[in-house]
Amino acid sequence: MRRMPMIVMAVVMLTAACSNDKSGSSGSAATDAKSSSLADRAGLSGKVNDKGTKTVTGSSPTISVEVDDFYFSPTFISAPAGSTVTLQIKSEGKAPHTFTADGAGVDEKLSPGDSKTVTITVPKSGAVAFFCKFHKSSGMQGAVVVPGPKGSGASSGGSGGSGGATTSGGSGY
Ligand SMILES: [Cu+2]
Repeated sequence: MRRMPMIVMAVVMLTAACSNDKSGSSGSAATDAKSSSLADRAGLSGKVNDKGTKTVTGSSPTISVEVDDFYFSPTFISAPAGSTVTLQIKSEGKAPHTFTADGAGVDEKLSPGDSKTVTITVPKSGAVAFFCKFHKSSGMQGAVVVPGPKGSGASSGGSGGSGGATTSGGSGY
């Protein structure tokens, strides 16, 4: 029943992607079919609000992650096995959220407007899942994943859209 709004949203985002405004408060990419397998590989269960995948390289990459109502963007971060990823997380939503990664001992609470920096050490294989304690069941989860052998998960979903397309089903959560 939530499928319809998602489809509408995807269309809106495809259109918005042309403006490619990285500073937009709700950058996102159209739902990427590859990411559903990423969710599987990351061991995520239940709903995942997928705002795309970004790939980082190097032994200690840094990436910005937007925390919003009710998703992480990018949702999946493809990072080299064994690297230490620094995530600069910023809460741009109106609700309080957490950035919680049980596998990495990370549990940060974010009030609206908060910025925090967390580091996650990427395992040799597999993934480190993260989620918001308050909204996990609403699909607010994601993961840092090791690139797959087929190069899946290397899609860069972070071209960013313009703001305003984030209110699908605002009352549905
Ligand atoms: Cu949340």
